[in-house]
Parts: sequence; C-alpha cells; structure tokens
Amino acid sequence: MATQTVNMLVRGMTCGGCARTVEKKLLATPGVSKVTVDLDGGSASVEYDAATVQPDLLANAVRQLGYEVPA
Ligand SMILES: [Cu+2]
Repeated sequence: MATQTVNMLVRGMTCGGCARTVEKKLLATPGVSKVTVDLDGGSASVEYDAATVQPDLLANAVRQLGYEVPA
C-alpha cells in the first residue's frame, strides 16, 4: 500500500447533507481509506492507495454527484 493524501476543492456543497453525500461517494470508491470533508472550506481530504486509484478518478466521482471539482 502506497497511501497518499489529496486535498481537493469541491464547489457547490451547501449543507451537511452535501458533505455526507460527497464523503460516502468517496469512501465507496475502491482504494479510498479515509475521507474528511470540509463543508465551510469547500474541500475534501482523501487518503487513498495510489496503486488502486488516482486523484483524477476521485475528482470524477465527485463530479458525477453534480459538484464542481476544479482541475
Ligand atoms: Cu446539501
């Protein structure tokens, strides 16, 4: 396991429900071990196994929910 952490901006979260939705989606992504969503700051910190998943895929998973993740 090569655990890495990425902090990505997530725009469009307006309430705790949004934060939980983003958190659940990321945690459901294979290779992700820990997710911390900062609702006020509009970001998510994700610990992941670099051998399993890449930041691009994590960003796309959040985009699928309708939130904006700047590249
Ligand atoms: Cu919401």
